[in-house]
Amino acid sequence: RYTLNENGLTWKKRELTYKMGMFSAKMGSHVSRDAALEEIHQAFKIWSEVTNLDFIYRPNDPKVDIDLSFTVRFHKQDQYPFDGPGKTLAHAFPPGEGVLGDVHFEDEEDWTVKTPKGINVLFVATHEIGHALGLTHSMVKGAVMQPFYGGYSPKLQLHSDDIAGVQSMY
Ligand code: TQI
Ligand code: ZN
Ligand code: ZN
Repeated sequence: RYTLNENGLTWKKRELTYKMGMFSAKMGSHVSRDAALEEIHQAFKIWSEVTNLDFIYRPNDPKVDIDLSFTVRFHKQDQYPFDGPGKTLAHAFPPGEGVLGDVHFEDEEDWTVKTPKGINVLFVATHEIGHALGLTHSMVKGAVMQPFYGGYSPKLQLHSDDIAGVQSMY
C-alpha cells in the first residue's frame, strides 16, 4: 500500500509552479534538454489528471515550487551527492520551501526517452514527482511508487494505489 512522508508534508495550495533548472548534458547522456523537458511535462500531466492540482511551467521564475535539475556528484543544493553511473538515479524532497519539493536527476545516467534502452526519463520523473508531492514508497506490485525501476512503457499509467495515495492528500 502507498505511504506518505513521515512528517506529513503536503503542498497547501493547488497551483504549483515548476521549471527545469540546470541541465548539464554530460557525455553519455543520450537525451536532449527538450526531450527531457517533454517527458517532465508529461509526468506532471499524469499526476494532474487524478488530482485537483495544476502544475504551471515557469521557466524564468527564480523561485518555483518544484525545481527539477540534472546534476552530478556533489551539487550545491543538498548534502546528498550522486554516485556516478548506476545505483542512485535521482532523488526528490517532500513538499516545502527551498530544496523541499525539488527533484534532482543524476546526469551521469544513460537517460533516454521512448525506448527500452537506458533509463527512461518519464518513469523516473513520474516516480520522483510522486515523492515531491509527498508520497514515499509503496509495496504494491506495478505501482509507480514501488521502489523498483519499472522501465519504459509506451503508455505509462499510474496504478490505482498511486492514485489512492495522491488523492489522500490532494
Ligand atoms: N532514488 C531513491 C528513490 O527515489 C531515493 C530514495 C530512497 C527515496 N528512499 C527514499 C526517496 C524514500 C524518497 C523516500 O526512490 S533512486 C527508483 C526506482 C530511484 C529509484 O535513485 O534509487 C526510481 C530513483 F527504484 F523506483 F526505480 C527513481 Cl523510479
Ligand atoms: Zn540533490
Ligand atoms: Zn523512490
